[in-house]
Amino acid sequence: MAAFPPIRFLTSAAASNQLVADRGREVAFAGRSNAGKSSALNAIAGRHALARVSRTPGRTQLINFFEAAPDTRLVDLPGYGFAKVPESVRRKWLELMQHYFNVRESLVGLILIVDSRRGLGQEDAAMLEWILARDRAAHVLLTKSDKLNRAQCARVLKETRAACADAAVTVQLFSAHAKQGIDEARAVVTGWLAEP
Ligand SMILES: Nc1nc2c(ncn2[C@@H]2O[C@H](COP(=O)(O)OP(=O)(O)OP(=O)(O)O)[C@@H](O)[C@H]2O)c(=O)[nH]1
Ligand SMILES: [Mg+2]
Repeated sequence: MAAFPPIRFLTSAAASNQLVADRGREVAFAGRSNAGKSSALNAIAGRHALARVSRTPGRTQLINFFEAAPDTRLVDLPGYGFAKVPESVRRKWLELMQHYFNVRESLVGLILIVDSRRGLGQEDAAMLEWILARDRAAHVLLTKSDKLNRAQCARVLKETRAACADAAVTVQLFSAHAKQGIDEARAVVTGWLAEP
């Protein structure tokens, strides 16, 4: 499998008027906090430093933009599912996400990061609904698969595929630590970013 093109941090957006220019093609990464989003992004991009750049200070919820080739981007959406987040922060997250999913023309697909031990949650399902409402594709990574045995892996894969019974949603097992499924995930991202 070919390496991912070199990638660089572009900018962070804390509000809907700070998104980078909406041209070209971009793939968004979303997931519950601690699901393994940074690890997955780094593994797919073949980089170690992205996570550090994108670490969100305190409770600021940021959309982080990375550029791969000119006018092709990876977008790290703010995590969700924190237990102790003030309602105002939650509302801001919702507004920002709804805006992003509503307006973004360059958005071609969503990589949804789900901890394989937790399975698909309510907020994950909402992200899928938003991307499907735009007729875009989604690909679910069931992360940390190294924590499960073979039977558990097969079960969560089957259950998640059943829960995502839409032709535009694909699902795979993934482990950044055990390096499982990285080529498969990278091929999906690369395919989406390529011109149609
Ligand atoms: N066993 C195992 N642990 C993993 C894997 N990927 C990530 N983790 C662990 O899960 C924790 C969270 O990983 P991150 O990649 O930082 O997850 P995140 O979703 O970006 O988390 P936040 O940005 O903090 O919300 C860390 O302790 C990682 O070491 C994996 O493939 N296997
Ligand atoms: Mg992270």
